[in-house]
Amino acid sequence: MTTISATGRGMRPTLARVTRPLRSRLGLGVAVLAVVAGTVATVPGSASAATSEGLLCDTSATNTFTLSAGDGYVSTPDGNSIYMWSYANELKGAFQLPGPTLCVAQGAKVTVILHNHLPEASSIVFPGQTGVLADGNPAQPEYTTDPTPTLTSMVQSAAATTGSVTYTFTAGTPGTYLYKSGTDVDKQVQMGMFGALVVRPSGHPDRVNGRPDSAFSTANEYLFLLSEVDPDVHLAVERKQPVDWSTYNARYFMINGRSMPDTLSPNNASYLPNQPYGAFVHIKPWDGATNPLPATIRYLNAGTVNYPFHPHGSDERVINKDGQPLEGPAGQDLSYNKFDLNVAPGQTLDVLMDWRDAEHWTDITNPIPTQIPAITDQLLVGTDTWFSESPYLGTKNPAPTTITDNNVCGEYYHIAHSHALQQATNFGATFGGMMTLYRIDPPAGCPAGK
Ligand SMILES: [Cu+2]
Repeated sequence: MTTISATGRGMRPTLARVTRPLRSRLGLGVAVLAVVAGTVATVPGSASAATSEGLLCDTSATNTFTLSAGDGYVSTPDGNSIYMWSYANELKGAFQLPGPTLCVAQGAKVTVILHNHLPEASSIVFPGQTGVLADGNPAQPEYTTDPTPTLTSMVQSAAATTGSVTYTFTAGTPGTYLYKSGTDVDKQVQMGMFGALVVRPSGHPDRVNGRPDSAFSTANEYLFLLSEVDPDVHLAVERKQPVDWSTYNARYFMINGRSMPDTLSPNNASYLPNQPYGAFVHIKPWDGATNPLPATIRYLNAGTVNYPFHPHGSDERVINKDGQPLEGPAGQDLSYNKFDLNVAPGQTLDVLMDWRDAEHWTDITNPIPTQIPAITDQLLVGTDTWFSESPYLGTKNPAPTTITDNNVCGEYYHIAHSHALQQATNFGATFGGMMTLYRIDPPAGCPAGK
């Protein structure tokens, strides 16, 4: 944190510049390693502009996705390179962690073709989807054929190296779902075999679920796919050695396959060639800033323990759990505001979040009675400031001339992280891991490039 310098261009670009030289060198190292391992022929992301923020969907006009299960490397902010398994969109041909975010509409006939390039059988399960078929047959578990059958896969698998299975289902209730390996689950999911499936209401891509009150600002949609890595497990798998689960100890904690501060970098950052998804939440002005549509954040837990995630400065409204709307039998709204979102293993939570224009709110309408501090208390003399002490949108006032100001256009930054603080580290070093920033722009917006 002490390496952040105030350059008058805002915190995120500054942080990105701090990390880029390391990432570039590491990216080259990763590419070399991957080529030696014979897994990656191209360096994805390097050709595309790395500017986008928010949820990136893979879509298909026929709702058909070909996922190849394979291996590759990801980098961590402390300079480590971790061997992973994951799913890649075969049309794009690149290894990536997590697997691609598949977006479909409710009722769509979805086809997912799995091509397995791993050295062992693998598969995909779609928790929350019903009527899943595998090669046209009802999805069902696989067992060994010896006298005492043992479960080997929760669904029909694709054989090692060259196997293939085609899964089909009709997309169910609108919301967010995990997809992940159903074969040797502890190991393969730890290795990275997971991704997100987003089902949108038919005809209403601007709603999280079927309810009109789930409408969100489509420019403010974010994915937080949470996971963890024990590098010893990954080293053992890379070396084709048995995994000793008795010593399991996660050391890296990720949002969308990245750890802080890489979470702040844009989608498709060239120095993170196999980790295409950022986790920087950038709340921009809506049409009508005093009564905006909320942002939406889709939380998924692909790990083994609870991740108690929270942003500073605001609650979030939980409206979906595991892809199901929080409503009563007569459609009563059972959504709730929560500061700390305890995301359980395998669970998904969809939340709405909004930020209010402080200057147009009264004590009665103000949900969090925060007093806006004096301008001199919002800034630090010297080189560093972390955030502006107010959760609310506001106007940028002239700063005293002795003040160095990171706040370029009246925007606010808030940290958001797992409050199990060992999960906010990179191999024990804080701040890191499952952590990111929310940036909230003022109602009038910020100039282009700021
Ligand atoms: Cu906190």
